[in-house]
Amino acid sequence: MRRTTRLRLVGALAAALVTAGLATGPGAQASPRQPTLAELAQRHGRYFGSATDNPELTDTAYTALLSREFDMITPGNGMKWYATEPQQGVFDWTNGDQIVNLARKHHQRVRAHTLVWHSQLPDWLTGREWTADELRAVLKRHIQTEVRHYRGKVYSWDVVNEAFNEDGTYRDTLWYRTLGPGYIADALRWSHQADPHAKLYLNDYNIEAVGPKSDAYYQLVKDLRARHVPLDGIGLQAHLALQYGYPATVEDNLRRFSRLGLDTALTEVDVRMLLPATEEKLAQQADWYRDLTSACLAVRRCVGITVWDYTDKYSWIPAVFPGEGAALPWDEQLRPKPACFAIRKALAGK
Ligand code: 9MR
Repeated sequence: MRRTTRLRLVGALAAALVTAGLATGPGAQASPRQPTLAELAQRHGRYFGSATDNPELTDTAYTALLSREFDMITPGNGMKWYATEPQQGVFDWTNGDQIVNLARKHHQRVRAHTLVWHSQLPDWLTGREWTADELRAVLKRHIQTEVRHYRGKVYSWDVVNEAFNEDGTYRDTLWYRTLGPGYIADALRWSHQADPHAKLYLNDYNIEAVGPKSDAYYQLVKDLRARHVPLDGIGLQAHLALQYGYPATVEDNLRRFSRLGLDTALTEVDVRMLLPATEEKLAQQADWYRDLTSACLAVRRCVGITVWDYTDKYSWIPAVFPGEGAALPWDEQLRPKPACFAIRKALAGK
């Protein structure tokens, strides 16, 4: 064989191996492709998750990345009350099941979200008055039916979502108004009965830093623990905004909950900004994602991080905060942003 032909063949073989994800050449044994966020997180015994929503699942480029990059999935809407019990006693698992099945197919776990919330409730529930006994029975049935349906299929439940006001007082919701603060312990007990292995969480926003709202959770957790109410973790949603500053005490805050014997997790992370996004803002956003990631890694019982969807294409922000957005680590074209590289670096310990 002539030398040039041989060289061409060797070159073609090397190119094929590179395309197949196998490195060639001296010293290039390992690291055939870039590790995923999930793989990097697993090296620390953590997960890296994303929320998703049913309408997005027809977008195949989107689902390919969702299935590859993450090892924990949260249904953004599919397990909420309006979706799962649209009429009293009539349960619909279509949307939740679709996401659980997709996750299982890709060996991903599921953070189930959410059983007791004041928002996205069906009209039959909000459109009339209930006595405490009636509402307690409605809540118990909803929780037990839904948790039983997903028993053994989900890693955790956000049992109660957003129970407190900013000043640390109880939020005035249908649940609190009608049942008093005891609805939280009841909801946790019913959930535990229905699936003793699911990790049970309370979850809220603006509790990243130490402050009146996170203090309220701290007190509540102490109280629930003292009464042996089943509770495994506290979810810090972490919907941050560049214009409001970084919650500098997040690591201390995670640590104090750990010391109470609880898991913690960053459950709905996004970092929004006033549009347009500039290079400078994207760099600051990357620093915040890096710092959140490092804070979780620094606290032993911070079990993982979930972004509230991974791409700006499907972020909830622009619809709710006009003029704001660009909050997620991948852009609208599914291209990784500086935030994505910053998370990767923090997880890789660089
Ligand atoms: O991502 C969810 C969005 O699609 C819904 O329109 C919205 C309705 O309130 O809820 C979003 O998810 C919320 C989550 O369930 C609880 N924390 C705040 C999230 C953003 O609103």
